[in-house]
Amino acid sequence: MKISESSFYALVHLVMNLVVNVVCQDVTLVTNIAEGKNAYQSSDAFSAEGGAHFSVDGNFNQYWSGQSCSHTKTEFGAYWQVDLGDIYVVQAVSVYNRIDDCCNYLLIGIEVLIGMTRDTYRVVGHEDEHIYTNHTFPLSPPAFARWVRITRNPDFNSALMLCEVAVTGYKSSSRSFKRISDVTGTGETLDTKFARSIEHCCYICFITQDCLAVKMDNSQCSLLNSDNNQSELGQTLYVVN
Ligand SMILES: [Ca+2]
Repeated sequence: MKISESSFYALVHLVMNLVVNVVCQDVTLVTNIAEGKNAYQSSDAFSAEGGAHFSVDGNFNQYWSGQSCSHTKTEFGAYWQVDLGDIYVVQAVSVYNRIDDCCNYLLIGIEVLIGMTRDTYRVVGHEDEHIYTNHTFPLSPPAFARWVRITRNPDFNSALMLCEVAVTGYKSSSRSFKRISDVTGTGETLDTKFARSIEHCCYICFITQDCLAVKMDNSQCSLLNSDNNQSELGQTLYVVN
C-alpha cells in the first residue's frame, strides 16, 4: 500500500507524541524524590494509621479510610518533615490534603521549609489561603536541600494531617550550574572560600545552606544567596540550574 507524504508525517507526529507522553510520564514518576524516604512528625496520633511515612508512601488517596495519611496529635508547633537521604536540587513541593468531610479545614497557613540538615531550615513557600485539596509550592530558582519540612504559620492548636507530600527535583552535582557570561552576581555574599577551580567553587555552593550562585575571582569563591545579576563585561556567574 502506498502512503501519501502527508499521511506519513501525520503518522510520525502521532508516534512522536506517544513517545513524548511515555517519556514525560516516566519523568513525572521518577522525579518525586520524597517517595519512600524517611519521614518524621512532631507527634503521632493513631500511630498505626497516621504515621509520618504515610505522606511519602506514593499513595495519593485523600480519604482517611484509604489508610495513607499522616496525622499528628492536636498541638501547637505541629510539623512534618522528610529526609530526602541526600542533597537534591528541589524544584517544587506539593501537599495533598484530606478531602473527607471530617478535617480538610486544617491545612491553613501552610509553610514549606527546606534545609541541609534536620535542624537548619529556611522558608521557601507559604500559602495564606486554605488548601482544600492540594497545592504546589514552586521554588524559583530551585535550591539545594536534603530536608523538607511542613508546618503552619500562624501556628494554632490542632493536628497536622497530610495525605501525600511530593517533592519534585533531581540529584545534583557540581554540573547542575548554569554559566551566564558577562554578568556579575548582585546577591548577598554568604561566605568567601578558597577554591581550586570553578567546579570546586560550585561544589562548595552545593553543600552550603542557602547558596544559589557563585562567582570566582582568582581563587576566591564567593557564595551568593540569590541568582540576581547585572551586566558586567568579562564577568561570569554560575547559578543553580
Ligand atoms: Ca499517602
